[in-house]
Amino acid sequence: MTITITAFERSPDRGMGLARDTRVRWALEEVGQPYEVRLVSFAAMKEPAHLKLHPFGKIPTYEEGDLVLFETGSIILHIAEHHPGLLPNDANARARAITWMFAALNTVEPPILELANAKLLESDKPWSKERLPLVADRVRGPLKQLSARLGEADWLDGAFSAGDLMMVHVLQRLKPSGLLNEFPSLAAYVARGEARPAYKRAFAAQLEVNTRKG
Ligand code: GTB
Repeated sequence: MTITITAFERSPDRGMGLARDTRVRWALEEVGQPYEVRLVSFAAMKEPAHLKLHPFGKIPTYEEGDLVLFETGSIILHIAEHHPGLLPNDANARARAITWMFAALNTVEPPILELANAKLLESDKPWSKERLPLVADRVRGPLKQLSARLGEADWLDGAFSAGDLMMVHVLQRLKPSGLLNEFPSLAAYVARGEARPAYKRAFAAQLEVNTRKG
């Protein structure tokens, strides 16, 4: 059955790979599943046709036959559960890998998004200069703990898993801030993720969309 995802017609990052379709593309590349992409504009995302797929009017979405999914956590878990390559066979190891997916989305990503929004949407406010360091410190806390847990390991729990895929993509969002470089082992962890052939294919595919003429 054909898999179709949605992505920005023009990503605000112009193809740096930070928009969330990249993590879904990466998961599909890791498990060797071909997919099609339907590009949507910001306006189309808020139209009824897209809201039927995504009640919050965002990308990405995932369609496969009758199944329609939104939320990258759910989409990547679905991909990982239906195709070998992203979750271990051992039941406990599998549960731990899924736990890392949740940790990426529920613990690490929220303060990173808060920092991105503070920079993007609040920099003109009189209190922005005072608030920014506080927001950045709320990112540093979980990063310090994540770095301690990763230690010298290549991946968070044994072999590369959907947990690492999600964590690496979440951490990438920090790159423009320079904050990731305060944690060299996490910067190296992200670089290991980006060196995977599946990531490179996913990145190239979204870049192609964003550098297309016209
Ligand atoms: N929790 C949802 C998920 O994980 O699927 C979040 C989905 C989401 O926020 N999608 C964003 C979107 O559709 C795109 S990825 N936004 C449009 C809207 O809300 O109108 C967020 C994103 C956007 C831009 C950059 N960037 O330019 O660096 C990075 C990430």
